[in-house]
Amino acid sequence: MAMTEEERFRFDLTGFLVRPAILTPDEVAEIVDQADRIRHNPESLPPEQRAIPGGAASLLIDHPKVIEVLHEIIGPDVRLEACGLTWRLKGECHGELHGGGPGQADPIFGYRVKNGRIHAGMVRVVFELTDVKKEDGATCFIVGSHKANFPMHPDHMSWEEGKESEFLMRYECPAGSAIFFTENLCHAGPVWKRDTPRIAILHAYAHLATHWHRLKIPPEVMAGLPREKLAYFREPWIADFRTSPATINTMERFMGNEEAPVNTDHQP
Ligand SMILES: O=C(O)CCC(=O)C(=O)O
Ligand SMILES: [Fe+2]
Repeated sequence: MAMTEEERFRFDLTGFLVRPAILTPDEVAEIVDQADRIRHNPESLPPEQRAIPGGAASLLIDHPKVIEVLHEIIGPDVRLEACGLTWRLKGECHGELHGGGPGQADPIFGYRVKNGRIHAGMVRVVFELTDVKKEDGATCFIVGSHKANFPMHPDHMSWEEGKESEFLMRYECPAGSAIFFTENLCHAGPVWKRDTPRIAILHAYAHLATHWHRLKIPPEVMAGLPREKLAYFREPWIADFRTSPATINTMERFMGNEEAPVNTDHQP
């Protein structure tokens, strides 16, 4: 098992987990440089690096410190469904608290534990590329709400200072940290309070058999990714019974078969 017992306990209890500084300072600097160019000067980058997860950011697709956690909380077959860059200036926000409560019944987002194993639906991973302090205004969570059986109560739906729920939790972490949270955890992207921007990359991973987001990654960015990273974007199915025995959509099959298609969901 790759997660420590404490990490497993913490993720199950709260619905989120911080793995501090899994990236080296050089890796952070390279991805920040790419993010800065995407935001301010995309023409200075080759086309396949002008969006996440191309270029330096492709390191994050299959980072071992991330994948080992996903294998434990989603399962051995994981897909990457969505990726994006957050470059948030002071005063900007993503939005109100959302998610949590009985949505856990939905197999796409649901969270359950059976026979000593966590089965989370979609899991988001935030890669913070700057040092984050609790008061900065990064993603915040209503802990435990991923398992709540009753609808989120309005008294617990504010992230404003003085009005916030006693269950609202924020994190602090050094640059290069990964924050995992189940999509069924009530969370928000509140107002960013720091003078310097929040630079973060958000990924959404899911079980290989599920498909929520249609792919928004530009085809030229996909075309620039090596096969072992494209494997995380393979088509969302488990077994093909048109063959006998059934063909299983494993990572190995994808890698060993140049013809195996990625989820080319770009078409209308
Ligand atoms: O921007 C954030 O901190 C949270 C983003 C969020 O809620 C989401 O992507 O679902
Ligand atoms: Fe969200």
